[in-house]
Amino acid sequence: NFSLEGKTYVIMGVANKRSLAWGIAKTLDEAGADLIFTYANERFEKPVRQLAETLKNKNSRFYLCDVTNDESIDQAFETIGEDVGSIAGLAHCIAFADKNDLKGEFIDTSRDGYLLAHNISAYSLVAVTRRAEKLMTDGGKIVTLTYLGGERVVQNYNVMGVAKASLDATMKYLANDIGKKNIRINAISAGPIRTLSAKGVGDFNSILKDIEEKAPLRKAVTQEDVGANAYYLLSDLSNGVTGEIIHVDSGYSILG
Ligand code: 0WD
Repeated sequence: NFSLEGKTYVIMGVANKRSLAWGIAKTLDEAGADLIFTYANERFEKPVRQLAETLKNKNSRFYLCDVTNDESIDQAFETIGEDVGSIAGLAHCIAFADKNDLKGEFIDTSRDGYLLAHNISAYSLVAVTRRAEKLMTDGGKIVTLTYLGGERVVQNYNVMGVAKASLDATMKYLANDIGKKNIRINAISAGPIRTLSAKGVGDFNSILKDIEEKAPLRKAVTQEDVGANAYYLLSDLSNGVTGEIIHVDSGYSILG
C-alpha cells in the first residue's frame, strides 16, 4: 500500500513554486498525505497558503518557524503537537548563506558568514529533529536536502559546501540517536535546479550546463525527481534505510 492517507508530514522551506520543498509537497499530496507547512517569515505566509490551495488535499496547516530562533521552533512544534498530535515525517529543505560568500574564494569567508551558513543550513536540522521526534510517536521519517559541494570542491559554493558537509555528518549522527525510536533520517543530494536559493550561487548557469553535458543521464534533474525520491525516503518503501545520502543528480557524482 503506497498511500500516505491519514499520515501527516511537516514541510519546511517552501519559498515559492520553484522550491524543492514544493516538489516534495506535491508528491506527498498526490499520495494522499496531510501537509503542514512552516515558513521562515510572516511575509511568506500568504504565498505559501496560496500555493497550498492548488493541492488536492485542502486541509493543509501553516506555522511560522524561524530556525534561527529556538523559541520560534519550540512554539511551532508545540502548536503542531496540540493541533495534530502525531506526525509521520518531516522534510527539511532549508539553507542560507550571505550572497557575498557564494562567490570569489572560500578563504575570504568572515566569521559571521561562516556561522550564519552553519546555523541555518546545518544546526537547524538538529534543532528541528529534536522537537519533531517527540511528535513521531509511531516511528517516523525525516529527509534533508544536501549538495555535492559538501563532498568535494565546487567553484563558488564555498561556505555553503562546508555547511553541507556539516549537514551530512549531522544527519548521520542524528540517525544514530533516533534509530532506536524507529525514526529514519536520510539526505537527498540534489543536482542543480533553478530556485531562489540557487540564484545566490555565483555562475550557477555553468554548474547547470555541466550536468546537462557530462552527467550519465545528460540532463538536469527536476523538482519532480526530488519529490519522487523524497516520497521513497518518507514512506515505508525505504524501510531499512537510514543515515544515507541518495544522489538525485543524473549520476553526476560518479564522475571523477
Ligand atoms: O540547486 C538547488 N536548488 C539545490 C538545492 C541543489 C541541492 C540542494 N539544495 C538544497 C538547498 O541548499 C536547501 O537546503 O535544497 C534546499 C531547498 O532549497 P531551494 O528549494 O533550492 O531554495 P528556496 O526555494 O530558496 O528555499 C530555501 C528556503 C528559504 O527561502 P528564502 O527565500 O527565505 O531563502 O529555506 C528557508 C526559506 O523558506 N529558510 C528558512 N526557513 C526557516 N528559518 C530560514 C530560516 N531562518 N532561512 C531560509
